[in-house]
Amino acid sequence: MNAITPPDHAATVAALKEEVLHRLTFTICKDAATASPRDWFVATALAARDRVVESWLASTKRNYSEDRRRVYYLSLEFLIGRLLIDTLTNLGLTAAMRDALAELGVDLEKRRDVEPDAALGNGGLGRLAACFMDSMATLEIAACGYGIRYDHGLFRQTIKDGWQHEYPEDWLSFGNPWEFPRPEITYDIGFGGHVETTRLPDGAAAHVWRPGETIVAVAYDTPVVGWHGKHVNTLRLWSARALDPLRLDAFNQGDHVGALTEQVRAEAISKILYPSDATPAGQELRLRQEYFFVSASLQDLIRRHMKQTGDITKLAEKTAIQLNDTHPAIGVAELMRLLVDVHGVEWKEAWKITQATFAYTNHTLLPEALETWPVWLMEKLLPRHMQIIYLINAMHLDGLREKGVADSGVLSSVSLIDEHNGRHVRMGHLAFLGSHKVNGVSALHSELVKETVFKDFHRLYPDRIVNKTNGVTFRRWLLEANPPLSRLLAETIGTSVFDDATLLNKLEAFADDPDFQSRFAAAKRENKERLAVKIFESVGVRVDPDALFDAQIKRIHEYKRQLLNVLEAVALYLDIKSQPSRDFVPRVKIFAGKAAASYHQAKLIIKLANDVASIVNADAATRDLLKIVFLPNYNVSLAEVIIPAADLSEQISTAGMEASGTGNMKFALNGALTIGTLDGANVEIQEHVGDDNIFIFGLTAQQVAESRARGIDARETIAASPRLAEALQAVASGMFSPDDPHRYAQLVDTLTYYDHFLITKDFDSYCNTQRKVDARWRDQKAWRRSAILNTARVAWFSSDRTIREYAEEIWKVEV
Ligand code: 26V
Repeated sequence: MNAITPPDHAATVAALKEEVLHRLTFTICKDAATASPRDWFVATALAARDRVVESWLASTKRNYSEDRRRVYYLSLEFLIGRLLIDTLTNLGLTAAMRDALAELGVDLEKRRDVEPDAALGNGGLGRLAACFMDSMATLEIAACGYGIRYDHGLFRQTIKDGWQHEYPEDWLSFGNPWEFPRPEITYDIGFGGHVETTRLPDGAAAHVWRPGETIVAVAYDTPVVGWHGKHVNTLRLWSARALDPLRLDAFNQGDHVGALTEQVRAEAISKILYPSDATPAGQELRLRQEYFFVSASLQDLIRRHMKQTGDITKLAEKTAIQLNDTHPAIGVAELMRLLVDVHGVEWKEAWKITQATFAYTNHTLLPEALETWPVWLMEKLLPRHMQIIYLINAMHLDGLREKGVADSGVLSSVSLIDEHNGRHVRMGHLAFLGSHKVNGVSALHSELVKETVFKDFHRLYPDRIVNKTNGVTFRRWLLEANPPLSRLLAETIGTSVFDDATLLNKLEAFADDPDFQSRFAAAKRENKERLAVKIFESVGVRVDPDALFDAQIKRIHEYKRQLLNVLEAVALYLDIKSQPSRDFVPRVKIFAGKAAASYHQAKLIIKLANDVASIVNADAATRDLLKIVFLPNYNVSLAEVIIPAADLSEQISTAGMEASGTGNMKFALNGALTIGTLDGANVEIQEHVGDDNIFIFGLTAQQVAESRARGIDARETIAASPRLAEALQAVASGMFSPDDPHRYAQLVDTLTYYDHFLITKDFDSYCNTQRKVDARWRDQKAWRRSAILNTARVAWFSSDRTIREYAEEIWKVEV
């Protein structure tokens, strides 16, 4: 039974049974006797989708008839995960569907695993976009997400001998029951060619771009169902097709492969997601992807706007466009081109409309992740856009000079063109200038945005940068992912908590209630048992559900410091071996995450975690006090199993480097305590849960900056910490890599001389804090109290709150 079951249950079950069978028969052409698990999944998904359609059509109609202001969320990534349980939950049909399938001899739980994860994103940025889509539908905002329908999402990760291997992901190979192809909705997307300038009768110049190449964008729509199915929005993803797929002349002359080259070149654009979340690909294909989806989306939303109002000058009045990072920033130039060249709007007015329409979210300060494009490439691929960018820049710099800004350093730092090593267009600058609001994703991050990447801009435009702390959807991350806890919440404080997360605070009253504490612990225990099974199936390690489950699951990145966690595990292991009579808290350290294929250091860290796991797990001397597992192929579905089962959430990035984090919020919501630095949204989580219910350690962002300024040579720090020295020595000596004793020599060397991420500086503080975690764990009453208070106090981190803030302060739409 689900936490929420509607009153007319029996009738709903009977109807759903019919609907699933109908789909099985008439869409899939199978009967119950011959249907495979996948057939049942598809029939179930289609039956669920059928239940969405009427509300979807009604929402679309309402958006038109009420002439509502629209929000467009432009994102190169949407990390959606599975949709079956999500759709059923939002419709309030999970329990009824489970019973309907049971009557057909089918287990919903087993069928849900057949669904591939839609992994059209790398990590936090893409998952945030998915949570936002959910909240925009729930808040009944007339919103549409635009992105790319990649044939292949994020690579599948396997671990062989401890090393990461990447394999192509193939989520569409058996079709996608959630999407509706819209072959009639297509747009031409140009590339290359030249710009023709003519004179209008009044003497003004008119520009016509004559692209050398044209590719077609085809729409695929997926419904995004809000809570209770009341409002349904659209996620519109574009797929690339050749204008003229087959060159018959070439084919007829016998060149069968050459006849298809155009098709291959065109379709490459939506073939694959760039599998990196930091290092700019810097490649032409990436820029083609960005322009492709931005141009199709802007053409589409302008067509809709013109159909509704017939007046292009009213665009900003009726439309808000959010740029998810700089990836869609070329949209600023594209909208200017569409307004000026195609719709004949005068430049100054077009610029006003553009700025009033766009807003931009920054998701990272990492210098290597800030996008720039070589001017020569932009000129080659998008010649008219390059002209427009030059013009925007000239007006921007002239305007500043007129205002009295004379400092050449300031002017060059705010120029759209970086003149340093080779000329580059700065996409962050373009996004900033073309937007009326720019936001960071946590309080700390937004302040750092003002002080670092956009320092000069902030001085010139002090009202433009605002903060919008991230949030996560509680529907997916509590109600769907954690049925035992959801049931307990429903019984204790009522189901209205799923309508209004702020009601979670009612749990405060139960934090010390022994009966509630044990029921809360029983829910956690159920989730831990489920994870223990998963761990055994996945990596063959048996773990004890009574141990403290400690999880660090996220992209593998040096700044996220999985290495700090592994080194602490090494130190703990050495302690367990050398002090057999000490009273250790049994722990299971759980790691999961993918490294970018070309990120050697991150891949070596994965190998180290696995090497340490092999030695530790096999050593009888640990007496099972420490187990380490690295679960392969981290994705949304795996997160949904790990997070509800975790006792401890590792959020240990070097302060100042994690823009926000959203995993941190999901863990706290599910009653895990956080061990973390004062970084990203951890700072605000601490404010909400209270100092006693979170374990904060390490340098602050400011101390990190000061420490780096003093130097990152770590020899003195290591010398001052015997535990650290011993752990590093163990790793360097090959204790965990007997087959290749020098495997980690260089890694330890780098840490010793260039500890850019200040792992050594934070090591002692981290270890000591872990022992405080142990002490709290030994006092189970105190631990449970803190866990309950985490769940009770994190309502503010619901993406419904975040979206409400965007709606009110940036998009100016009513909620
Ligand atoms: C950058 C690039 C550079 C070009 C190659 C492909 C690519 C893909 C993604 C990115 C941006 C990565 C930024 C990112 O994911 N930031 C994360 O955003 C989360 C949501 O705001 C936030 O919680 C995380 O702290 C932040 O790291």
